[in-house]
Amino acid sequence: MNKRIALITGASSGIGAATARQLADLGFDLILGARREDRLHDIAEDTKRRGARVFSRTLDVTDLKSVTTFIKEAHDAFGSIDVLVNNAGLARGVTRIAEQTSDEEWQEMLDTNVMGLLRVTRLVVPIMIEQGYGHVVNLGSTAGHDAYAGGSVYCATKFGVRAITSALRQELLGHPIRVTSVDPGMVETDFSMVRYSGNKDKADAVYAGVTPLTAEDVADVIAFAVTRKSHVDLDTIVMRPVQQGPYGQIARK
Ligand code: 8X3
Repeated sequence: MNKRIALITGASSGIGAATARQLADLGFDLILGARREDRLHDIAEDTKRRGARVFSRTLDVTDLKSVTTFIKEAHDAFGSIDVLVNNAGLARGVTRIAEQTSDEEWQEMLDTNVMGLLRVTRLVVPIMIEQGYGHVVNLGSTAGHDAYAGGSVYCATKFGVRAITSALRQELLGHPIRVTSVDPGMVETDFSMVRYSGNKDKADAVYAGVTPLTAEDVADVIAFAVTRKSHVDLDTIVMRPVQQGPYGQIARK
C-alpha cells in the first residue's frame, strides 16, 4: 500500500509542527504549509530525516491565490491528499468589545481561523470525494464551547469552526470521508506570545501555576484519530490540562 499523505496548515510551529513530526514517524508523507519560510524549512528537513517525502511551500490561508496555488502544486506533486489537518489559526489580544478601537485584530482572526479554514477545505474536499477517501481534522478549541470576556472574536471564530465541522460532517455523509474536531484548552505554544504581541510576562502569566497541554499532547490525539480503522470516525475531542475545568476555571498551584 502507498504511504498516506497528510496536508497540515500552520505547520511551522506548535501543534502543526508537532503533528508533522508524529505523522512522519507513523509513516505518512507530508504536505506542509505555513507563512514563515525559515521555520517551515526546518520542520520540512526534520520530517524528511524521519523518512517522510515532503512537499513544503509558504502558505497564507488569508490569501485565496496563495491557497489555490498551494493546493494545486501539492496535488500535482503527490496525486492525493488523504488527511487534511486545518491547524492554521491565531488569537490577537484580549480586548473587550467596547474597548476595541480598530477592526484589524478582529479581521485577522476571522480571516485566518474561519475564512482560511474554509478556503483550504473547499479545495481539498473535492479531491477527497474524487479519490473516494479522506479525513478532515479541524483544530477547534475549548474557546469554541465556552466564551470568555476579552475573547469575543477569538471565541466566535472557534464557535464558527465548530459549526463548520458539524455542517461538513453532514455534507459528507454518504462519502467515506471522516471529519474530526480536536478542541484543546490551554496548550503552551507560541499562541500566547502571538496573542500578547510578544509580551513574555503576559504570555507566561497564562500558564503560571499550571501544567498546560503541550503541542505534542495535541499531536498525539490527532495522530490517534487519523490512524483508526477507516470506518471509525472520531467526532469532537475536547481536551484540557487536568487543572483546567470548563468555563475558564483554572486550579493554579
Ligand atoms: C486556546 C484556548 O482558552 O486560551 O484555543 O482561548 S483559550
